[in-house]
Amino acid sequence: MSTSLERRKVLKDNDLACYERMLEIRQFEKRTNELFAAGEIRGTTHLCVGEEALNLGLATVLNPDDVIAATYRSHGIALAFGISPHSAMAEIMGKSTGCAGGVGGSMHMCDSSVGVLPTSAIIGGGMPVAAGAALAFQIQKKKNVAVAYFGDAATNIGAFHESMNLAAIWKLPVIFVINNNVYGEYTRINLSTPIEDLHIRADSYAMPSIKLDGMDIYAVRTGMQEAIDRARRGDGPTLVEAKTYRFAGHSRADQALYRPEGELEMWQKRDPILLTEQALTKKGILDEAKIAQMKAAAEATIEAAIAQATKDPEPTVKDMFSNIFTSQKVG
Ligand SMILES: Cc1ncc(C[n+]2csc(CCOP(=O)(O)OP(=O)(O)O)c2C)c(N)n1
Ligand SMILES: [Mg+2]
Repeated sequence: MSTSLERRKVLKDNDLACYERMLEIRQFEKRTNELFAAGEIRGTTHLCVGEEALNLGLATVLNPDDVIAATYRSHGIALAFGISPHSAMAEIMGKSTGCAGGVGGSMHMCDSSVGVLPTSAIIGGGMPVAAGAALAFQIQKKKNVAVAYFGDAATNIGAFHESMNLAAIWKLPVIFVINNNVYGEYTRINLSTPIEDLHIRADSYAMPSIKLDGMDIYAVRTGMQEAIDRARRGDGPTLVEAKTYRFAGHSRADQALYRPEGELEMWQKRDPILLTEQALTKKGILDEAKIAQMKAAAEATIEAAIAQATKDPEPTVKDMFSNIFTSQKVG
């Protein structure tokens, strides 16, 4: 079985492997949703369907020793960055073989071997964490970069502005990536935020910004590379806005009935998997038979992961108290 690091490295300069990973993410999310609906998984979950190109774009331009602080909508980030479908599914199912030992669940994917910092369910919670990681890289004179990955609604949170301000003034090697998927919970962006182009908020912090098409893996890579180069040169942070669309509802209980008619269908024409298929077909790397074969293989991979995770043991009560640290004497 491959390690997370091997699963990450296989993506480098390998568009077919990236396409394969996107299929895995899509199928993983489909089955996760079904397992929740069937009551086979407890709690809730937030699907990233439609955001696969952004996930893979980030995973392929960052190095495994760079870090990312992501959100509760990060199954795709986890898989793209190298966490195996089995490890991610076991985590969601609360099994001890999960990437966080089964005590984190859907919203807390992490794996330090590939730079996935513990993901946070607190909106904006990852931004100061990423800025802090970038400060550590700066102090240690390392060339690594940190990414804060968050949603459009998170740009209205205080932590966004505080992190952006500090990162700008200290020229931290951090990249703030907004996954602008048009919705924050059940609210369309125009009802919560007075601007649609969120990257212009960088102007207030004299920070460069980039707006890119988050449905297109090549556009993600180009924009991110520019930001990464700037950070590694010591020229400070960038605010990147990736335009995507949340194909599913906010969480598993949400049918997204508040969406304007035709909006989903319009975005589905630019489904990141479809765009990648078209690009790779044009390059002669894919054809219909190969696409069908790869989709079947992705289904089999995810089924095997579910079967294994289902059989795996749950953590013990004692496991709940491991990995807890304190720097002070308590009491
Ligand atoms: C500090 C804080 N406030 C409110 C919430 C409740 N909440 C959960 S998801 C969400 C919307 C986030 O939307 P966005 O940042 O666009 O991310 P997306 O879900 O679209 O990926 C809110 C307000 C929270 N988890 N944390
Ligand atoms: Mg959003």
